[in-house]
Amino acid sequence: MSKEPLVITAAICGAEVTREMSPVVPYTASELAEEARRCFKEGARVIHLHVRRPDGTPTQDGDVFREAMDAIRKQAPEAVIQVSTGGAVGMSVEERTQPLDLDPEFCTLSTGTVNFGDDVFVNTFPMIEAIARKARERGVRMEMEIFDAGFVDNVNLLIKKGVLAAPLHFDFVLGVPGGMTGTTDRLDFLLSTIPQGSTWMVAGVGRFELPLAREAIARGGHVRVGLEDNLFISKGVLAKGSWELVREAVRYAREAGRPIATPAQARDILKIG
Ligand code: KMH
Ligand code: ZN
Repeated sequence: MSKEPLVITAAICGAEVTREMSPVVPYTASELAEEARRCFKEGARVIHLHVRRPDGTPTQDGDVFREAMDAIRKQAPEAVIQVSTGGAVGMSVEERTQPLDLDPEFCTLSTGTVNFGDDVFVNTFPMIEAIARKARERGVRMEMEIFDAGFVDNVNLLIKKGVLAAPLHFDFVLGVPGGMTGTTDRLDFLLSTIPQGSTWMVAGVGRFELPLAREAIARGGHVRVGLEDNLFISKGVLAKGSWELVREAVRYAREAGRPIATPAQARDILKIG
């Protein structure tokens, strides 16, 4: 079993979950920063960031991102901030890529189109390429967001085309209704398809979050947990915050003998900077 230090990403807010679903979903810059501080303290090293208007509406507005990033840097100065370029369904590439203008260390790149509940999360090749080109131009390290098996094949096409360059970091986002489900046979299949030398992690959605985190840790991968993907710490029991889900992932790491990455180790593993 790999004893490589574990990088935990905390997805603290997302674009879909609301205060009506869980009262602890952070919206404002200070709420996001406080949640980031708690998650970092528990062991998260990457904060996957979406931002909201004060009423909870998702936005990719640069000023709203700047305010949140400044606040997070004060509360969790060593954390890697990973901005979302996925935003919310229906947003244009121009909207989605606004946070890249702020020169973040890290961003996401969804590499295909997928049914997303009753909606469709659209990522045509021209859209994927435009986001990837902007990230590369600005020197922002990307994480490949894989919602379905063909997304890895799309990455391989984009490597051939020169849009993406190995070594890449993959995030298998499994369990979205409309995408690939969150069972370990799906994870093992995906692992057999990514280029040699890649790093990888799992973001299980809903009830898949914690079981998949445990499986990923056992396989030597990295994990994402947090309210964006799952609101519950156990069946029917809301998590007190993303930090509680991070704490659970840390418990799995301890059981598996995996140390938690320091901030420097996390940047090294993810090839940031
Ligand atoms: N909100 C989803 C439609 C990302 O952050 O890059 C897309 C998403 C992916 O969350
Ligand atoms: Zn996201």
